[in-house]
Amino acid sequence: MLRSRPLEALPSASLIAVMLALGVLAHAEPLMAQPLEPLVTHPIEVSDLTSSSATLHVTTDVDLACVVVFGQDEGFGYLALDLDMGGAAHRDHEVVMRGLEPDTTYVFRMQGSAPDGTFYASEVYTFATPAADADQDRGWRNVATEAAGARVVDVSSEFGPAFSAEHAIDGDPSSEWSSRGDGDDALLTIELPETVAFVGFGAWSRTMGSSAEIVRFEVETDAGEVFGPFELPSARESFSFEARGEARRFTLRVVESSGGNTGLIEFAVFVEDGG
Ligand SMILES: [Ca+2]
Repeated sequence: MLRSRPLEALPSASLIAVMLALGVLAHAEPLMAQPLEPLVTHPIEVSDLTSSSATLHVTTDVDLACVVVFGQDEGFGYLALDLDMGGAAHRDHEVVMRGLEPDTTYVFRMQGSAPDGTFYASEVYTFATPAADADQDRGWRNVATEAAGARVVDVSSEFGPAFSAEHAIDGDPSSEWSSRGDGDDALLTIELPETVAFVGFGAWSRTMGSSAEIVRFEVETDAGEVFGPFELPSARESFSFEARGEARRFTLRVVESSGGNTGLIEFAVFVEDGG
């Protein structure tokens, strides 16, 4: 059986060499979180709340690269990034926590790093989501998902692999398709495994706060019909719209947006449940 030689038995010069090699001396100071609250120019509170999402808008008086950890208890388990895609430190922070359960209490902590290496963390705060909207339960089923065999056959552009078009049909509210600056020219075409009798469409726009948000869109099918324009009141959740026909391919086109890296968190094609 191998035994390592205890460090205390080493001559002191050797011990220092070992510690240097391990970086122990260089990082002798433990990383302590500084309180975030003194840097914040507004109270840390949820400004926009739906049954499935919550938005934090916080301004700090030093530059910070921020994340929010959240969950149903202080084990957290989920992480939301600042909407600024570059990830650089800045002062105006907007973070959307998505994929929440309706009528549920959540806790969150905002934390971030300043360019000088200082790590800041807030206290743990609480909010509760409202009950689900009645119109979320129309008895419709989304067939425009990868799990149901849907695939992307055309896209105007992708910001990068982390923002590929497949993210709009993966059923995951924490993943997004982002175009690379397509603004009102963004489009996405998906194809289902077979022609379906559809009853509606759903769309959940991405946003970067002041840009990247789809305000109106239309859907053209391979049957040559164009539906819409449909209006998206916000990017806080998915909105669904009644539209009936038969088709296999669906192209969502942006009609109006706030410009920039427009894209979708989710696109949906609904059929009657059981249909
Ligand atoms: Ca997604």
